Amino acid sequence: MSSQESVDVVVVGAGFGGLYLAQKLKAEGIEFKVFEAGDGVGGTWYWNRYPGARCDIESMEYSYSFDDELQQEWEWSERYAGQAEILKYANHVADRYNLKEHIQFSTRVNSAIYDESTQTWVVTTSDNKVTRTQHCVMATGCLSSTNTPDFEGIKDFKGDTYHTGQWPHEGVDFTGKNVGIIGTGSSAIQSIPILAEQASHLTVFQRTANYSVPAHNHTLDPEYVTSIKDTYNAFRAQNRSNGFGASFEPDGVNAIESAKEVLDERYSEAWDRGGLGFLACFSDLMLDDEANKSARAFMHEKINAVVNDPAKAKLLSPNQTVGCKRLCADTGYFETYNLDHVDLVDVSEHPIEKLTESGLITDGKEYEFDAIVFATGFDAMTGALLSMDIRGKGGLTLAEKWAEGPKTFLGLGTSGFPNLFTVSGPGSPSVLTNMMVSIEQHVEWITECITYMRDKNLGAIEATPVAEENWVGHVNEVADQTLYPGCNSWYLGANVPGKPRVFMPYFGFPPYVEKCNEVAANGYEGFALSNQR
Ligand code: NA7
Repeated sequence: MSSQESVDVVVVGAGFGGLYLAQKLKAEGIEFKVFEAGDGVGGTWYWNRYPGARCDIESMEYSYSFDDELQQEWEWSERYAGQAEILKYANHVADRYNLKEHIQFSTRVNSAIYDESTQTWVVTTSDNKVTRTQHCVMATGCLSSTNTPDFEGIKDFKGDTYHTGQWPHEGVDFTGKNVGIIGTGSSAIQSIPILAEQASHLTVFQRTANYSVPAHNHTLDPEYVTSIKDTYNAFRAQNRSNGFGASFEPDGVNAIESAKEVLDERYSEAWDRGGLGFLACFSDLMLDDEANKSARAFMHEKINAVVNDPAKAKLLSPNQTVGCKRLCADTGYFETYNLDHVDLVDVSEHPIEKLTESGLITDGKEYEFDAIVFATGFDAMTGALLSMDIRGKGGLTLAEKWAEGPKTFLGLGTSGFPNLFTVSGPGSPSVLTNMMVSIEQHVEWITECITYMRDKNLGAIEATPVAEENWVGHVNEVADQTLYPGCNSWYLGANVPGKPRVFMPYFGFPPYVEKCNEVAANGYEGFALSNQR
């Protein structure tokens, strides 16, 4: 080890969480350093450059609200911003607040080891340097650790392979290529229509069909933009008061109490409006299976109306609860299956057996490809954290602590790991909300906590085991009142073989914020605070 630097706070990740932390810490005059594995800012939007990558939350909402000048000056061009525009925005923010000078790019954090005697973390990075810090904030993202199934023969395939979450920066031209894509989650649903435009032949391998609502993406009308900007702060406050931290919110009408005409009218309206607001059609949609069944029936009708081949339409019609795997928003997804050169292969009964030199085998049949795209998702919420060697008090690793699933208090801290914070960690609303809203709330809470500790000369803050146990129980209790835990989703870790099956996000943004505020107002109740040694 050649040198050792000391700062008050190390931030891991320069996505939207890390960037806002940098802005806040800088404004507070706290000494900090950000480590980022990529060679640029943007996190999710830096890595996920696959064709068609687009946010499923509207751009006027999926942006920072902390500075009115920033939100007034930035111009979004589309209802749902594409990856390139969001990345441009992340760079704009980083440049506007001169944050890049605090970020060390192309540097991974390999380990973070807590030194109890000095109440500091010893952070070792991929450049073989050591940084000592009082606080370590993991802004490592919920969907940043890619999941590529361990297919037999994966190295034998002679063609090109790509993962949607690690897409080449220079882009890929599939023109004239025979392409296979594995997966039908959000990334696949967004990329398949574009891959089909380029490829001479596209074969989609589907394990579980997914629900998708048309995005009806369009160029933003300047009058609409002005109307939002005129009352932007009230608009943001409204989003924050809604369960998903976004502009859509159920209005108290239940599907189970509604006549068929009302169901049809509301679902049709939501379908025509497009996007994830579909989940707010009825208040009981994610709470009552009977209610959800009506949404399922509506979606099936829509798929049948679009997909010409009845066999394909049947395969594309999901069986599970609408919304319990994240709902997708698409542009021409189901329509793509009407193209003659697009095939759909069901691998639910006969998993992909192996990859070969020229393609892959399922159900005893070999499919040959020039390129295979893995749209196989992420080791969500815990993957990035557990990929680092994080050791807390007594040398306990985070992987050991979370062997049966993540345990946190408020998704902000975990007992045994003092002064370690997670931005939108497991146990917080995170992926069940507009991430920007959740990120801002977490960053503000964490920065206030660090400032409080500085002002009171405190050495360490640590979630108590009791508060943590109660919180984990509460997260599960709330989830069990909903339909979310009912299918094999990445919310549960069910997509990664061997991962403990635990529902990770907290359902309901406003009550969560209330709890966080109460904890802070009561002198960080549920956390143990220690004086400096
Ligand atoms: P997802 O939503 O996790 O989708 C991954 C897809 O890959 C899904 O259809 C999986 O099927 C499929 N998959 C994973 N492993 C396999 C194997 N071994 N064989 C066949 N198919 C497999 O990830 P995305 O990147 O699309 O989206 C993640 C989030 O990003 C999304 O929810 C938005 O929030 C943005 P499965 O459903 O597990 O049967």
